[in-house]
Amino acid sequence: MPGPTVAVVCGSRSDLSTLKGCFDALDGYGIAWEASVISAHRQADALHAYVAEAEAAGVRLFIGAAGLAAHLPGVLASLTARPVIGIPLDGGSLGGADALYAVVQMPPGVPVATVAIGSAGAKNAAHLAARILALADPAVADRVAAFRDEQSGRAELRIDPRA
Ligand code: RP5
Repeated sequence: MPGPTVAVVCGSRSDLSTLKGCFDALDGYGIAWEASVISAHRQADALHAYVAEAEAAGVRLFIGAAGLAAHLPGVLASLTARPVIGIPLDGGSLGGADALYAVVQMPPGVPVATVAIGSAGAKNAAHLAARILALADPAVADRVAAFRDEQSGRAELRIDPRA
């Protein structure tokens, strides 16, 4: 059986519930994924080892999710040349603004594609991953097109708010 295409890494088990929309959307696209809890701050050596293992197993794209001083996506980007999508999580007393700044403000040369804070960002991380993988995978490209068609079909045109 082929290994996962996408590796989702979060900093704590407490992050997993926010990531459900990410996992569901990846499943919807038929993208094989695996998830790990590895803190960039508490388990730096394990994170380094995991990225090397994941690359060797064929992972093509990493999604990193963390709250507070959210260095995990940036550390992932320092360890791999593959695309990294960062999800800032909103667990802290600053409502995720702390994580957003940490994830989005990467120095030049170490890119992290940063999505929205929290569960909306978790879903968009999966949609963005699908669009990136679709460039080289026609089956995923078909599912991206189908999702966009289905989403645009949900638009309500010319509604009467008084009705
Ligand atoms: C971050 O600190 C984690 O990603 C999590 O969002 C936050 C709190 O972690 P725990 O104290 O719940 O382990 O590293």
